[in-house]
Amino acid sequence: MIDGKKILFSGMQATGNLTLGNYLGALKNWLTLSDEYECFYSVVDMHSITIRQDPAELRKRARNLLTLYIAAGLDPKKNCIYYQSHVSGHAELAWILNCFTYMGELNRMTQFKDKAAKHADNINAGLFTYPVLMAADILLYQADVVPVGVDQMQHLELTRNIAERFNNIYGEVFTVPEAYIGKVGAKIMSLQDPTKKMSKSDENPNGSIYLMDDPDTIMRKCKRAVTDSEGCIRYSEKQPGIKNLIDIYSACTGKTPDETVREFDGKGYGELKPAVGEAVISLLKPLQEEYARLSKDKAFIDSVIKENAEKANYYAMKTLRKVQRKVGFPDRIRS
Ligand code: ATP
Ligand code: LTN
Repeated sequence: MIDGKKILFSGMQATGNLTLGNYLGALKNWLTLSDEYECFYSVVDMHSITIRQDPAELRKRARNLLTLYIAAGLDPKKNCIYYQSHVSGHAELAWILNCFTYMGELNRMTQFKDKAAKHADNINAGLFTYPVLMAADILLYQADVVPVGVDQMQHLELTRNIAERFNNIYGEVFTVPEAYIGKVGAKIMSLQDPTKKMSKSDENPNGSIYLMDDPDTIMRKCKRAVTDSEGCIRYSEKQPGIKNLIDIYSACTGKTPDETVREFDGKGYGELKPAVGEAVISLLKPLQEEYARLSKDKAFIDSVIKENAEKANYYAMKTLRKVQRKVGFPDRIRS
């Protein structure tokens, strides 16, 4: 608890351009939760280097992502928006937790298997222990709740197991966090292959809507979305393309999938697709405008970076010192 509020932690990697999937699956939920919780939203740049990055590009993307958090509506005075690499406690706690995590557990992580297959020339130890750094991110702030898309559920379970294991040995050190998965938009699929999740690292740019796509591009991508030959609008696993469009439309307009199906009752794909396009365009317009404005305000963004890193560091150190003492590291000598 901080000031009587429960604690929320979440983060995104500064790799690739954010997609509508990232927005609907994660960012949008962050906004609805941000009043109720004391929130930490990190740009997890340390996770990004598990895949080889161009340094200048990573720096630029990290700043763009941080700016985007604010443009999406997260107030940096109320929410702690910061770079993971500015708080050394993440790496320090990750090391300790590495010693409480089993190889067998990490071997089961499906994201590792996927990423290792994709980057077969660089299967580094960081990619393997990535979920431990993620556990450290969360446990460092004693987070009660972690809003993520369903693809991160396995990492959350591992985090809980590590926390419980540590607590069983040393007493109640860590809060055991709960995942928060939104009702709609938890898994947005690729527009070109609705059996795959929409991903910022997809080679086919037509499969993903990027948050910075202009209206024409968004409309074109929606109109070209892969569907089926059934010809009717139903919310069914048998029609994954249509189901995905219903999900996107519902998430953008705040309707339930049932309401959307009723709205398009008797109508064809030729009506649904442009309606989805319009809904996405109106959702993203204010975000894009605010992003353009904020990007020019260097002094403001710099002040957010500095002040929030200090705040994050304060809470991180409280947990880290406690953990270091529990595992038996010698106390620091104060003069
Ligand atoms: P990559 O495709 O490069 O692996 P990613 O698009 O999965 O990356 P992350 O930074 O790993 O992006 O994820 C940020 C957040 O967005 C996570 O909470 C994740 O669960 C969520 N998310 C990512 N893709 C989707 C999607 N298609 N639908 C819903 N949520 C998603
Ligand atoms: N692994 C996540 C990003 C991430 C994260 C976190 C999410 C890193 N640390 C802590 C929530 C909490 C991903 O790939 N989407």
